[in-house]
Amino acid sequence: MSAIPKTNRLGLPKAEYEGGKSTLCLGCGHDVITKQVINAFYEMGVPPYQVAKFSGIGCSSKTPAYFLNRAWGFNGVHGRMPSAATGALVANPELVGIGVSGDGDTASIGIGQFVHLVRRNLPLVYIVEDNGVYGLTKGQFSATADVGATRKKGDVNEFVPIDLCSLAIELGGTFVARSFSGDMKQLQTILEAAIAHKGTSIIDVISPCVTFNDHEGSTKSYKYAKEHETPVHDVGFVPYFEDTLAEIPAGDTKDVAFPDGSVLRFRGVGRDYDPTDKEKALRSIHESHGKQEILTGILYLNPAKPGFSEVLGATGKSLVNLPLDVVRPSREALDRVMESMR
Ligand SMILES: Cc1ncc(C[n+]2csc(CCOP(=O)(O)OP(=O)(O)O)c2C)c(N)n1
Ligand code: SF4
Repeated sequence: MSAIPKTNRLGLPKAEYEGGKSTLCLGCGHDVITKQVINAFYEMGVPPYQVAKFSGIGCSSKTPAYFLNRAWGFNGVHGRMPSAATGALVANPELVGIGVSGDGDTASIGIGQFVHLVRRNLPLVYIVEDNGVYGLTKGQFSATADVGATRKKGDVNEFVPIDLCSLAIELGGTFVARSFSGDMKQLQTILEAAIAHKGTSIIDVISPCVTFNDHEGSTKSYKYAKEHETPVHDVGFVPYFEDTLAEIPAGDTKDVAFPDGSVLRFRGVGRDYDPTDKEKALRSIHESHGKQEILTGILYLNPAKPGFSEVLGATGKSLVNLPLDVVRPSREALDRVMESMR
């Protein structure tokens, strides 16, 4: 008799959260992130058919095909994932949105879309799989490559990098995190909290490209990230449907509650870091560059700020399920508009 598979709170086995077989290079950081996305959605018990996946172009943007087969999906034009996600999630705010992008897709061609998405606080888990290069087009430097980093053939990057986390905090981002694909436990916790967050969650994940950017001289290699990763805290997450925070017992900790009752608990690890203090977060990230540290953890958090649909005064319901008399203006309302323009 075969063993009954373990299931989550919806009674679904992990297999229901998996996707197609990856075609990425063996050892690519992006595949490790895919695994944690599967784990996070499984643990959070999100119905796969309630999820909408979005991406642009790049090796990273291929990854939504490798998780949540039963979810909806839209693979957009290079750098334009936020537009597709905005349209879909405003039309149907009952969906749980996840976007996967690369540092090229986001920080180069898609930077204009990225900044407006963050300003609007659209509820979307936005993962940047950050390897410092354009992997799909054979390893040119991206806009997150550090000054002095070298490519495989030796040429040196001279351009100042864009720090997507600092930028997101400056723009009013409400959930800004950095992680490393090699730090699987931290990444899964951040992803679970991001799924619960009702605004844009920016998660910049250092995700080494083993084919074009994993050599000596790269600052996005496995070796460099392992040696320079500096977690700012231990982080534990209790979703609203659980009532104990086993991982990090209360004590010298800071709790931040989400509107749905979920709680994030932070324990400092040798530095004074408050993820709700915007100025301090920006200063810490800035200082970390000089010290060659890769700060990881939830760098800034403000769960109270209203999401995009709330600001628009939308119903919070999907347009397709609203009755016609709600979505269609009455003749009197249209007459009033016409009259006001005479
Ligand atoms: C409009 C447009 N310009 C350029 C390209 C070529 N192109 C494809 S993927 C890519 C960069 C991908 O890099 P990144 O987003 O960092 O993803 P990675 O492959 O490293 O995961 C580029 C420039 C394209 N597909 N479309
Ligand atoms: S080229 Fe780089 S980013 Fe693309 S799949 Fe291979 S290792 Fe990953």
